[in-house]
Amino acid sequence: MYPPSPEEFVFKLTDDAKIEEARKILRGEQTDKTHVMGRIRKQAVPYNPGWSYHLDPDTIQFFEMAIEVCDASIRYTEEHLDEACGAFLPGCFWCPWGSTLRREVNGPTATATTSTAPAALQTKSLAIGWPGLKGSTFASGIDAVCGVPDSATDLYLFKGDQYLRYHVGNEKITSGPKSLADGWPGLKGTTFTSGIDAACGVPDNSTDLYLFKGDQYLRYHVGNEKITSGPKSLADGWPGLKGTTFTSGISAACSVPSEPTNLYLFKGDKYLSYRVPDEKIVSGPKSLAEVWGVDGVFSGGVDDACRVPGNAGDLYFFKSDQYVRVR
Ligand SMILES: [Ca+2]
Repeated sequence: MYPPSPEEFVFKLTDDAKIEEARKILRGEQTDKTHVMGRIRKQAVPYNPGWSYHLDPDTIQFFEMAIEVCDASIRYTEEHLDEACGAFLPGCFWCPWGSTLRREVNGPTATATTSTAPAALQTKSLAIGWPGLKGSTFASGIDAVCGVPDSATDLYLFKGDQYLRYHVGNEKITSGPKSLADGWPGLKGTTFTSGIDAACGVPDNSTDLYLFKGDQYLRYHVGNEKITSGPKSLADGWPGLKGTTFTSGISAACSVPSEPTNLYLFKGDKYLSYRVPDEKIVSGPKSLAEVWGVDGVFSGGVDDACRVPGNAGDLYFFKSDQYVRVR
């Protein structure tokens, strides 16, 4: 960024290693090479609104020091675009010294943005990002997802009256698809066997899950295959939700990274953070798109969300046949 005019410039990364490097910079793990450079193309692109040029994704690099002749602010470059690639910015090479990575931007076109420029979240299809689901109906979308209690690698995915267990590192289904009625015998006699809306772990507990369906929820002990509480109405069991539309049902739920007592609950394009022991909303309802910068199919809401197995801070969002990883 070039104070006092902190302009934002969005660039696109297509190379996995570069995307990872950008994420390291955003996480503060890479502190030397943090500026963005590359060759400019004198052409506007939809992912970089407001500017009539963009960075060629294949030429983008992160740098610590560069020669002065390629340094220019975003706006100066815009205003002198006619002269660029000649005496000004020879070879179209642009290395804004003041650039800092701001955030990852999600988009159907993978992007990165910076305040002079940074990095984008990549929305991918389940069929590509979750190859183990190939050939199953789960690749076209899921209803709910949650971590398998006491597992650092596996997730439960739910769709209709079916579920499966997936090993994220190995990209393999480790069990199922099976019917909920068969695999979750404790649910027998409840409407939950026909499908659920959302699932998440119970805070500070390594065996139980919350399952949500319509305006009802229950708590299930996975090892014992028993309902430990419910089904009850959300209005009764989650008194902090009173007065919100969330009591009529939620679309997604997941635990909050770094806040072990809290859950994120999602409904439509809004979400909130709920502190379970206190039974109160600690933040929200807020717009999903505003906080996480998701767009496209995700801006209207998510089908479900879960923590990324083995990762302290990241979440997966699922929506129809797409997913995205956010922080
Ligand atoms: Ca859902």
